[in-house]
Amino acid sequence: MRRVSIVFLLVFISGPWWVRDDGGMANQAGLRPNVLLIQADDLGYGDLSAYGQARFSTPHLDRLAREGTRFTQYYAGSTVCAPSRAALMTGFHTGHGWIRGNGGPTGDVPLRDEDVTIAEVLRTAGYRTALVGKWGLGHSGTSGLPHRQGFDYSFGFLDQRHAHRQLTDHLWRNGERASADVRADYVSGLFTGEAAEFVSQADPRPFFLYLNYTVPHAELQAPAEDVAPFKGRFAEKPFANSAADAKLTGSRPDIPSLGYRSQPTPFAAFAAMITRMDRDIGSLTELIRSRGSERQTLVVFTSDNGPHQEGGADPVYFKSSGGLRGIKRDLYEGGIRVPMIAWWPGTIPAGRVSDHVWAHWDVLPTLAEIAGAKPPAGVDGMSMARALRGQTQPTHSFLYWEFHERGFQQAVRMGRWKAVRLKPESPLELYDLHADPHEQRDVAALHRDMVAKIEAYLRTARTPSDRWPGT
Ligand SMILES: [Ca+2]
Repeated sequence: MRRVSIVFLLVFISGPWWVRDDGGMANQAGLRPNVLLIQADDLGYGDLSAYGQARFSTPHLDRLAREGTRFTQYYAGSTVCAPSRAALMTGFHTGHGWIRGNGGPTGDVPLRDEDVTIAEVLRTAGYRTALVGKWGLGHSGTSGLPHRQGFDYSFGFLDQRHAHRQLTDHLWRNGERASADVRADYVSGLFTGEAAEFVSQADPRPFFLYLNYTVPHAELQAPAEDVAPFKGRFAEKPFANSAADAKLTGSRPDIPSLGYRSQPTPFAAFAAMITRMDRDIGSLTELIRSRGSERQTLVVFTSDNGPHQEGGADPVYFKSSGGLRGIKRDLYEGGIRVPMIAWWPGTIPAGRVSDHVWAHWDVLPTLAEIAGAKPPAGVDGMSMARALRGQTQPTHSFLYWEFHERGFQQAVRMGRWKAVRLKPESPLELYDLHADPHEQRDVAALHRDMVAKIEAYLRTARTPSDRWPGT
């Protein structure tokens, strides 16, 4: 009898035996860590002071970078939202994924039942799972709803156009409409509160929390007290919202108006939004410390694509691409390279800056290994758990992106080389990112061998897609 109780107790504390192969990533106590995966929306490579932002500072994320590892060669899944988020959730790049673009006028394309998300993988491994904030991979009535994709709990925006707003009269809780106060409920504040509540729940299982702020996209709005310190600090002209933005209506009758309006001083609002998010993330990591679980919690911070210029945002003024070429919707580095900070005291080395090359589609296999779970077969991503630990880590021979809003465009990263094709029939542009990190000199003519190698790879890089053809 006594023996049975002990066995039961061990299973209760540690999870079932079949998820105990932790790939060496469990912490010293042998427990699988909690995972807090935070993603900002259109936050550029240069939008945190840890990555060079000079017009305002982000001390809390900078601290996470100092106490953890800051990656300088990390890429989003795409140069726009939905395909990037799909790559993050499912482990497939845009040459193989189901969602390879924003949905356009017909609305978001939802994930299918057969798409396997990080939440499904970790839930199977015994995690409790939640999505807070922007989703954008499936609305009500579709197979893409968060609770049909592995999330025990969800709260936030389902539609990515609705998620342009920082204030709204409703959000969605577990797929059901939830009223909000459009005058008072700043959504970042709601999301931080929900996140804190989820982290604090008494539950012996480790958690996976996917926290998606809508900062700093697209409506540039923040509470007056957050904007006040930045009023008059920036050289900005009074801003007039575009009538199209204000009137923007959704494809779905259940979202009457998706229109948004930025404040008359969008630069101040932009800085306020990011610094407010930074402070909120500081409060969440403080909560994790106060619960004594910082050595059992992996916190990851990243963004879904490069900086935007919607709602009065000015990526030139803020140097939001961090000096890289291009912004959102470009396949040059500024459109796809994003911050990546990983913090897990005692396991991830502190104060490390890593130029390891990896991307959104690697996150699923990485978290699966850390959780002792098996990723679905055939994903494009590979586990970068050793890179997180500061160990030698192989990486991909090729990273691949395709983009369909400007005709068919492709990009490849191969070692130090970056190739971009702007039209299906155009020759490849080739840049040497070591010698020319700003992609200023096309050296394709000087390196025909590299071009040939990338051309050969490109012939294998994608599977056909009816919705997103390669022509
Ligand atoms: Ca985005």
